[in-house]
Amino acid sequence: MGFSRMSLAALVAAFLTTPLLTTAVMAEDFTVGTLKVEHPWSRATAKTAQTGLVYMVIENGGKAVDRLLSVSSPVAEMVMLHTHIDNNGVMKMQEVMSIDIAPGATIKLAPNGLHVMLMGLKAPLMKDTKFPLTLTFEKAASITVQVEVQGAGDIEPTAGNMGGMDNMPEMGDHSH
Ligand SMILES: [Cu+2]
Repeated sequence: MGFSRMSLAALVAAFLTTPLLTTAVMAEDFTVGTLKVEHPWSRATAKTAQTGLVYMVIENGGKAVDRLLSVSSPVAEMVMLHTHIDNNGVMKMQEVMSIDIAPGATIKLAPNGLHVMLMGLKAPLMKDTKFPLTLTFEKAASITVQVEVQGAGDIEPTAGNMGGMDNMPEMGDHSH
């Protein structure tokens, strides 16, 4: 008989379920001064990929505008702030020098919009791992957050998602 279909399926299910639950438990928000950085996340990259993307939500609970000036991480040679612009129907990335966060504002870094661009990745980003990312603001101090690496095809953070089979790894290097 050997390996039955059933036992293989059970094995695969166990393998897929465990990291999802771990991720849900460890989903983190980070606070610096009046700013809150919510579930920073990234996507797994192909072995040969040179670039990676990081998304997050930044909330300013204070009374003054603050500004995200720069980002750095030990996983990449260079880190930039990017946005997407619609150039006659073609989405193109463009560097932004800083991101203003007005009092009471919620800034979303998300696919097809603002994002942190990791350039010159030193190693592929592996699903269900974390890596540090340091955000430097004009007024608030710098803060180092832990970025959760999700599946390559994910389009939103899975923080708080209690499971499901919706983040199976996908092949290929997603463009953005
Ligand atoms: Cu970019």
